Amino acid sequence: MTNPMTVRSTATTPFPGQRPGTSGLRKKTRVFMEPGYVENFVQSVFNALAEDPEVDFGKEALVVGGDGRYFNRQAIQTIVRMAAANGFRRVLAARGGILSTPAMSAVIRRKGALGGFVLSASHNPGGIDADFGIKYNIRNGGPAPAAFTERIYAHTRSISRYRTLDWPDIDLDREATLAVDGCEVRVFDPLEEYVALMQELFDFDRLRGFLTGGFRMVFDAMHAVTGPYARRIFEDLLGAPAGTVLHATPLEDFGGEHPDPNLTHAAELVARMEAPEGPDFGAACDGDGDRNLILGRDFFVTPGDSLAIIAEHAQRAIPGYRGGLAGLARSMPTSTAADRVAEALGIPCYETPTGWKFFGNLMDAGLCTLCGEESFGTGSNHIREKDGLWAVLAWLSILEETRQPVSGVVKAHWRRFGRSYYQRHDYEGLDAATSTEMMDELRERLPHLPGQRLGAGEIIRADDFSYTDPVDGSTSSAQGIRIFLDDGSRVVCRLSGTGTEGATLRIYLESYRRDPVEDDIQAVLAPAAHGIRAMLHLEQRFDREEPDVVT
Ligand code: VG1
Ligand code: CO
Repeated sequence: MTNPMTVRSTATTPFPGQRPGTSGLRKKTRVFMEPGYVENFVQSVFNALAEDPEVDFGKEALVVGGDGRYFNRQAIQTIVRMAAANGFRRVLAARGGILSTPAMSAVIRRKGALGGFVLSASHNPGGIDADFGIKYNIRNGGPAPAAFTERIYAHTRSISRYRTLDWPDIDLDREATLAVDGCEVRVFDPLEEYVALMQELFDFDRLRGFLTGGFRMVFDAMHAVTGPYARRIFEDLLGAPAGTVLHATPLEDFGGEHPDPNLTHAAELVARMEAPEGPDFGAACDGDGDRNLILGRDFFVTPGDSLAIIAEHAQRAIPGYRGGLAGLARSMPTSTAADRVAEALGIPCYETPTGWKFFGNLMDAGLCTLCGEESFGTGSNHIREKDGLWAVLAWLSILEETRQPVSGVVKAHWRRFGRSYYQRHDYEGLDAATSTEMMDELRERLPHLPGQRLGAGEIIRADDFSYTDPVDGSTSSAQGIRIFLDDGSRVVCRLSGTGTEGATLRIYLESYRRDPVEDDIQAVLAPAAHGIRAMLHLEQRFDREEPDVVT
């Protein structure tokens, strides 16, 4: 039991805006550093958890870890003290404060914890003048669902006290079991559970033969959390030469770069893959290790194709899926490539709103095995988060099995299923009020859009995506505007829920061709891109013509 003499109940007042977005609470680091800011949010999570009469913290364990960015360690110390003060029986704290998002999911599940806090703003830059974030994951290992994050938010608006301890910082760098007042705090090896899980799913002996038999890969950890995991898996266990993993040491500011694995931010990796004697395979993960980028020699695999291709080959190439797939799921803006594979496999493909939290129920109910998002997220029911290194191992397995280059695997997929030409255009740092107004206006125009022209096509249908969870019946509305054209293409518009400054408009463009001949994605998508820009009056409203990032 916690000693009442050391517990401190501290008076506090609410901070505005502590509403979790697409993936946790994300703000500028300095906002999180304000006294009481982390405490208010964490206590609100505990208060929301305690509303469940079945939950008794005295019998539960809580996991905590992060992606290593600036303020990670301080936030962990704060959470350890608060968990002890709130009566948790055990706290599992990752050694060095390093725990990837997928590893968090694995640890919660394998240790039977009540939940865990991941300290990360994912692919957003880190540092005192950059971004920080807190995500809470529930017992199934997945992100807290919307109904729960709304309850957390309600608590943040009425909070008046938080509980903490007068207790010194623990030593996070040595594995040990410590007593923090009456709470058992275990500093654990963040690699162990995750690596064991990967060894259960994939054939490490075969992959080792492949990586020591002439196949050459390079992996970019982007100075973020996957460095130690990737070194252990690719270099130590699979025998790839030392130096296969680039930027392997997690840095508090990610080397001043965006730990965002796409063609823009993973520029060094891309350059290596374009070099004449470049490696056969290249990959990268984001800040917290849940996103992935897959590259062949001078060849980029879109995330939508990646999901479809993993689904196409999983049963044959990956031991963990020998029993077949129950179903697939993708977020609504993600390309429809996975739908076609699902059809061929005779299994359903669910379409969910953006954000991983919507996949959890489907997986818990056994409805879906693999899922993914256009934002470089791919994963399976082995955990309840997207998993960057899992995707890399899945691709390695497919390449080992087919003995084809990356481009060969993708082109064979296009020949069999046709091709979704796909791009996402992001307009960042827009005025928030104007952006909301623009979306509202578009929403009002929806009934009048059919029949109008957009780019090279005519609009046949337009709606605002609404999702009813087939498992718990909950509905999430206003999840993005979809415009369907008569030439088989689709445009989706939504505002980001992860930004920390102004608003980010995301425009998703897709055009499906059964017999793809055109290689130039730009050329295929340009008419729709111009059409939607004009329809939204982006130039007049924001003085913007071109997107800031194209992925
Ligand atoms: C973005 C992506 C979404 C992803 C989310 C979290 O959200 O679009 O697909 O799940 O980031 O990813 P938004 O609301 O900004 O579009 V991660 O790797 O940043 O936790
Ligand atoms: Co991430």
